[in-house]
Amino acid sequence: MEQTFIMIKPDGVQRGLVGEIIKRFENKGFYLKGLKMMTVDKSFAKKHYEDLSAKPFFAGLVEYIISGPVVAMVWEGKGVVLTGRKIIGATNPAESAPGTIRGDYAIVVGRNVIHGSDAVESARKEIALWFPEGISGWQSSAHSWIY
Ligand code: FUP
Repeated sequence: MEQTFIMIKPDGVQRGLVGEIIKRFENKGFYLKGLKMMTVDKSFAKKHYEDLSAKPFFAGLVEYIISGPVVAMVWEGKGVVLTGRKIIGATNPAESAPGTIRGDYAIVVGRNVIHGSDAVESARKEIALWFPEGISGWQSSAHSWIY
């Protein structure tokens, strides 16, 4: 079953949006397979965002991610990578539709509350980076009702 990596960024934690964000993924019918709060250091943040290392906003992005605890999660379900991105909304909150997490709770791209993997392959890499200890293999008994 498809899995994605979702991270509530420091501003999402500071603003008390953890429950609201989890609720949106649960209400949709996705399954929570991994969850932990952690504060990452600079080298870990750089590794997570290594594809963006040449961007002018890279240093600021790394400072933002290390500025406080984040909530790292693995969610599972049919099409969860793409649908998760839809639930999150466009990268720039000025362009995220109302009803999406960023559309409802963020204003600027530099404080956009949440991260979600952009493809199945990057999800696999990100889950391995953030959950090297592995994740729970529990299966919901609702599987025959919620795909
Ligand atoms: P996303 O996959 O939606 O998180 O978007 P990207 O991977 O393109 O960008 C990762 C993060 O870089 C964004 F969440 C916020 C930050 N960013 C900026 O700060 N400025 C930009 O112009 C673009 C992205």
